Amino acid sequence: MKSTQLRGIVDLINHPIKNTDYRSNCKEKLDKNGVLVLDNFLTQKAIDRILIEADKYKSLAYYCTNYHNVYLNKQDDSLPKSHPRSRKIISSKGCITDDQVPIDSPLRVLYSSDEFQDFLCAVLGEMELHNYYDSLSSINIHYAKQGQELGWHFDNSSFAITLLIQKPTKGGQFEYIRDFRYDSQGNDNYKDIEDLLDGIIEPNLLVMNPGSLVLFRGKESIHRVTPVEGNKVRILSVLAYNSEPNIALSEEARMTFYGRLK
Ligand SMILES: O=C(O)CCC(=O)C(=O)O
Ligand SMILES: [Fe+2]
Repeated sequence: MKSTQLRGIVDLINHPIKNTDYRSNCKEKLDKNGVLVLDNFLTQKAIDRILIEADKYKSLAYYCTNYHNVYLNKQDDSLPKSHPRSRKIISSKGCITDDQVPIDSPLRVLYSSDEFQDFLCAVLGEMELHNYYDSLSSINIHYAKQGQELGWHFDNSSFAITLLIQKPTKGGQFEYIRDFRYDSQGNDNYKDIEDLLDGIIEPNLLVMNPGSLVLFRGKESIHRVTPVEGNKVRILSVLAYNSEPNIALSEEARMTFYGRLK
């Protein structure tokens, strides 16, 4: 894909994603902090267009509420109620899937762009990136309305790529603590996780704005999105890739998050 196609979608002046120095600078930041936020990555024109699309297709969104523990497993009720494996955490959101994102959406142009994928590979240290084999999981748009939140969790995937499209007036903030899954001995960090869930430990706030590209390593860094307050919906696009071709999201996950398999 030609870089001219990204012009108008990505601010290539401030984010010269082809540039070797720019790439290594981004990689350094991600390696050091476990997160990389590139503000104003999308142009205002692209944000406006994605917002129009997100608004047009919002009635198609599948809304779900899930109960899980921080490991995204079912709670283990045999353990004490305060234990991180038995603590019930709530997450709720609406989602539209890849097949519902218009064919000419700036999101799809970006997602499919060789230049963007090369940049991601360089920053993430991946050899190659592939779209999901199923028709739903590659590009998603998430909607979080008033009161909706993503509870504390560790991701199953080693990296996540998101673009914030609309920021709510209040709430819907991304909070995290880096390297929180294991203690210094490599054991599950149950005590600190319990303290975090009890509000004894303060998390960090990750500020993102419409147009921000966020690369996040969430497998070992606990994170959440606080409940949205007010009528302005939080809209976020998730760009999901695999390191290998022909991988589909599990049927169980598709049923949970999309309510269908295809
Ligand atoms: O909504 C976000 O900013 C993060 C989403 C997230 O953590 C996830 O989908 O696992
Ligand atoms: Fe996550």
